[in-house]
Amino acid sequence: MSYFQSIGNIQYEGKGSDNPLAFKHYNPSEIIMGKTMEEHMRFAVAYWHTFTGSGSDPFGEGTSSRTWDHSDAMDTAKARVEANFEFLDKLGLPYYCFHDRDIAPEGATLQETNRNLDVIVELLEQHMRTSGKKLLWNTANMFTNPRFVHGAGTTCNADVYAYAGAQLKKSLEIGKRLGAENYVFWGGREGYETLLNTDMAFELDNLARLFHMAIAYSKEIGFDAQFLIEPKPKEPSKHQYDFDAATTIAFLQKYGLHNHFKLNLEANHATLAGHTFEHEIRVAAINGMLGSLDANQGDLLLGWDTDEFPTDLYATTLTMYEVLKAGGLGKGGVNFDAKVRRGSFEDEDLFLAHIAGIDSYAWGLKAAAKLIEDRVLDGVVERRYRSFNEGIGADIAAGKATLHTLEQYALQNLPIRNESGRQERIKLILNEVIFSV
Ligand code: XLS
Ligand code: NI
Ligand code: NI
Repeated sequence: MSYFQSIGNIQYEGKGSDNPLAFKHYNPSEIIMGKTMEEHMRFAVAYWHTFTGSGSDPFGEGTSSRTWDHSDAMDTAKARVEANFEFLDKLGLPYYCFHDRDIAPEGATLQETNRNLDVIVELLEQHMRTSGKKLLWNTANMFTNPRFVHGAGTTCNADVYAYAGAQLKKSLEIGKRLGAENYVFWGGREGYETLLNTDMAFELDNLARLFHMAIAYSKEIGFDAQFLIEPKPKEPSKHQYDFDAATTIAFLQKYGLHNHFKLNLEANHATLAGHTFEHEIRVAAINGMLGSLDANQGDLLLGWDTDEFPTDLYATTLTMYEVLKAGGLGKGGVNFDAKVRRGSFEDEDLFLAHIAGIDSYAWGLKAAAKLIEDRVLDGVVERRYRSFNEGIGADIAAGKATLHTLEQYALQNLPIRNESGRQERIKLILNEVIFSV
């Protein structure tokens, strides 16, 4: 059974092509700075947006009726598996990602829910074996069901905490069985609505306890995926504890979890936190915490997680610049945590949207590599800090200076001269590089 019958394999046709169902920039086997484009990016399709989402919003029902929808929830779940592998195959992408609740419906009891999962995981496993497609990461959805109204790992209800633990245990087993390369924790309800009824310290202690249990259980079953926390400042809760990269790193360090986790950073979450995506990547990278990316973009005029496909070339260039400078994504990848707009309801839009995101990232990768190879920014940064290469600057950088030696130097060193940062010039050069590749 084919779900995308009218669409063939998406090929690289290069910049001159006017075929909307072809890549103009993403040439998987093209070598950039010693690695193929495919190896740099390790693209993944997000199951929830592409196969489970319907285009509903708080004001209206779903607009996209998919060929894999059936009246029976398990029939739909099985059909989605087929659609997923056909989609990955036609786009030529290596990875996918899912939440437990994306792939199989909840049953009346935890036992029944787990049985539903077993049926679908078996199917996924078969398809992965024959297609060679891989799981970049899986995760547990502990935010949709009403039981998580007050949180999962940070709930005020011990029964819900126990349920979350059971759900997490099952998810780790699924990750192990499908060979997930990473395992993600995104705490949609791990935060608060008002401090007036919240014991913040206790909730954070409990959350850390759940993470320690996850580490212990993964060790027990030999699941060696990289654990990732995905920061997000708000939405659905008013304040989320994993606010941004810096906050999450401090949390991991406080609870002795930093050697077991890295970060899964998302562009739209960065802007919700008042940061650029490249800021979040830099913060993670300098702390050895860069794990994986959720690629999308927000609308800066809107204060919520619109999860648009990434098409902003400045953002994709600076994202890939940070990734290249950090030495790559390692076990991570670029997952399209992005959904087609409500008005883009045809199945073909799923392809067009992914092509837009993939080509924008490929373009960004090429521009970023050029910035590095031509030493455009490195030269600027080296010159900017050159006063630390000798004399008092070298003493400071070597940790040899004291307030006595600084005073001694400052007293006889007048006047102080600063130099221009030249940022307008640098931004114009960035324009030129982006549009030259
Ligand atoms: C929601 C998050 C979510 C995570 C996985 O905003 O981005 O989709 O990526 O739970
Ligand atoms: Ni995400
Ligand atoms: Ni998100």
